[in-house]
Formats: sequence, structure tokens, C-alpha cells
Amino acid sequence: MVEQTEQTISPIGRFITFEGGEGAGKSTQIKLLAQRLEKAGLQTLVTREPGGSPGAEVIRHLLLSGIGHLIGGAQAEALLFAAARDDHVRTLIEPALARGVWVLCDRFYDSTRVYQGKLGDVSPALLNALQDVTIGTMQPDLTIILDVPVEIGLKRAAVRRGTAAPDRFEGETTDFHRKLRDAYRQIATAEPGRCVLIDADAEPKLVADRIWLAVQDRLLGWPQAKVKAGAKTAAKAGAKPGKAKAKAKTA
Ligand code: T5A
Repeated sequence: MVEQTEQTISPIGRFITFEGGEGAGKSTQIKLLAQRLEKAGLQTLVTREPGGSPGAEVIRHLLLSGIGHLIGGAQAEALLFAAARDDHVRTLIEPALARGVWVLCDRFYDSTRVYQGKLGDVSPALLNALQDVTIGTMQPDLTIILDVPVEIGLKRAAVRRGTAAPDRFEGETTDFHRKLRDAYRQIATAEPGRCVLIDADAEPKLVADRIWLAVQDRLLGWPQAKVKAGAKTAAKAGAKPGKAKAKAKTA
């Protein structure tokens, strides 16, 4: 298994982003994928947005407190997310990729497109301009969109939060979160080359197997036989990999 890994893995760094609604399981899954990649001999860096770099973490604190929304609504928030992203990309992501590290990022610009664009009505022209300034032509090599029913995601987020108050975005209405889910599904449909939609309404281990299949298939170039072997493992545990894959292409 390790021999195959060494023969087929590209030495350049890859950029994988995780997206989805509240409580979809991004933080949980990003750690599990990093463990699998490290086991395969790849150096990884797990990071998040908003935040990831010292400067961006300061802006994260402002954003999640709701100050951006208070001073100028979704447009002000879009500007703050962009400022945080600019620092994060320049000081952390680009240097890591240049060193050959695989960067796994919990949320990236799709979050801005969905939260501030689709739901906040910030104009595509402004979002495109911000994207040009912050990331230019850089694109994730793969975007994993975790899809769960809204009620389940919100319940998970509430359990994790415990007695703490919901943040600015968790506190939105159920209708907001439904639209959020739809918007992510639309992105998966519109950009099937970059995105894969993963059914995340399952045990964490099973979701991790689905993600691993997608990463093997899309980025590691492992032989089909190997992918099928992974699919069998998932099927044994009750997964329907064929269905998940078809959904990713059509949802
Ligand atoms: N935002 C962000 C924007 O509006 N615009 C932007 O441009 C960007 C970058 C960030 C907020 O900022 C917004 C979006 C967000 O609202 P955050 O605190 O970073 O907020 O939180 P989120 O990214 O939303 O992530 P969450 O913390 O809500 O959830 P995760 O990471 O998706 O889920 P996770 O892994 O922490 O799991 C939540 C709980 O569920 C359990 C976990 O153990 C945990 O308790 N769990 C499962 N339970 C059952 N089955 C599974 N499969 C499970 N997977 C996890």
C-alpha cells in the first residue's frame, strides 16, 4: 500500500477546501483526512477561515461577534472576510503550498459567495473584485462540500456549543440555513470539476471513507482497483458509494 503511494503521489502541494452549513462536520472531517494523508507520507497543514493566520484570527473575532453586520451589514462583512483571507493566503497558504505541503482549509471563498453573496445580497461585481484582490487566479484543487439536512447540522452545532450563545451566523433562522444548503448544492452542480458533494448524514468514519475515496480519485490518481477496494470497505459499513458519487455529479 505504501509502495503504491510513493509511486503515484505528486510532490507538489495541493489545496483542499471544506465547505458546508453549520455543524456539517467540517472540523471533524478535516482532521481525519489530514491523518490519512500523513499516513500516506504527505505533509499537511490544517487551517481555517475566517482566521488561520494571526492577523486573520483577530478579524475572525470581530466577525463572529457580529460587529461587521452591525456596522454595514453583509457588505461590511464581505470586506472583513476579504481582509482576513488576504492575510491568510499571503502569510500561510501560499508559502505552505510552495513548500509542497497539502493545505486543508476549513471554509474558503465559497463561504463568502454563499453567506454574503447568495444570502446577504452582496453584488457579484464586488465579490469578484474582492476575489481578484485576495486570491487572484488561485483555486482550490478540490472543494469538499459536506451536505446534511439543516435540522441535523444545527442540532450538532448546538451540542458542540453547549451552554455558550450561538455566534452571529448560527443565530440565523432555519430558512436562512435551508437557503445556505441549497446554495452549496448549486455550487457543487455548477463546478463538478472542482467540487464534490459528500452525503455527511452518517457516522463520522463513514463520511471520512467517502471523502477519502474522492481524494484518491481526484487528487492521488490511485489505480481504479484501489478505489474499488475502498468502496467495498465503505459498502461493508453500510455506505452507498455509487450513490454518493452520482449525487456529487448531479446535486
Ligand atoms: N463565514 C465564513 C462567512 O459568512 N463567510 C466567509 O467567507 C467565511 C470564511 C465561521 C462562520 O463564518 C461564516 C460561516 C460560519 O458561520 P465557525 O465557528 O468557524 O464559523 O464555524 P463553522 O465553520 O460553521 O463550523 P461549525 O463549527 O459550525 O461546524 P463544523 O466544523 O462543520 O462541524 P464539527 O466538525 O465541529 O461538528 C459539530 C459537532 O457535530 C459532531 C462533532 O463532534 C461536533 O460536536 N459531529 C457529528 N455528529 C454526528 N455525526 C457526524 N458525522 C458528525 N460530525 C461531527
